[in-house]
Amino acid sequence: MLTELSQLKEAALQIKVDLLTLCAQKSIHIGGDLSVADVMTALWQYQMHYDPQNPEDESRDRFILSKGHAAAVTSLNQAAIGCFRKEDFFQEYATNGGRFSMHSCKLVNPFVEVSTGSLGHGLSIGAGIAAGLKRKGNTRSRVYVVMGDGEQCEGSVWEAAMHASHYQLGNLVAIVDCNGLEADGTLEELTGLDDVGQKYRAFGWNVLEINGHRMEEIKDAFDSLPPPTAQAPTVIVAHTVKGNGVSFMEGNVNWHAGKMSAEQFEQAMKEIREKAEA
Ligand SMILES: Cc1ncc(C[n+]2csc(CCOP(=O)(O)OP(=O)(O)O)c2C)c(N)n1
Repeated sequence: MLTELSQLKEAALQIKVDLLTLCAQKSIHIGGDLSVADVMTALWQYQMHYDPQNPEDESRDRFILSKGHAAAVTSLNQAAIGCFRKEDFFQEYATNGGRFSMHSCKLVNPFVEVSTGSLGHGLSIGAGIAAGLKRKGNTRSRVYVVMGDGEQCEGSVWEAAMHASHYQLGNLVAIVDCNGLEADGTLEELTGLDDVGQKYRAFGWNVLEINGHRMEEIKDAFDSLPPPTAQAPTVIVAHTVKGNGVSFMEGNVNWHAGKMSAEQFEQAMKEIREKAEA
């Protein structure tokens, strides 16, 4: 586990470098991987209680990647904490019989709690798991669910939000990666989500709003989570930039997913390192 801010910032940079390296070889969901990379680094490498040697441990925190297309950033963080070798991830990504792909699959990868890819299901599943943990008397574990802001237009998200509040699932923590873009346009033009924090607040949730690229704020948000025995579920609304750190990807819907050319890779690597130093 990394505890220092400087270590976390360095780890986040390494994750971004690895994402870009993969994106020069294969098509990945680079836009939404980069927007959530800082939050995911802090979640996996600082916050979550998770033993890579024992992914079935009852006392573990549970993680559900509801925006299932951000599988690469998840797997790279899992590799960083020792779930499997990073070399194996690179070698097996999007190959026949490989454990890693554009979406996470539990059938082939034991470090995946729930297979995802079809948006809008993670919060309901997470609420169910959180309720089960409470019933079993588990007062230690939390359930973390990472969603996209575009994903919020799935009605099932709000059924789960209402349910989690009613059943006082304080052990449930949702994180919404608010990058303002979906796969083919802005949220403003497609769904009009508006103030997502206000909506969760209206559903009885504890709401934390952060800049999802400032490691200080991300760490503070995790540090200030109420205990799993609290009554209200918590949502961390992370304001982010899709394609963060790479000028030709930032806010560009064409980079929801894709593969870079050699020239693009060179530029992206230079920019991501410069941004980390700034
Ligand atoms: C139920 C469902 N509908 C459509 C899709 C296709 N799809 C994949 S990613 C995506 C955009 C999601 O936007 P957002 O949740 O904001 O993700 P991000 O921008 O963070 O990548 C869509 C529509 C899907 N995977 N599942």
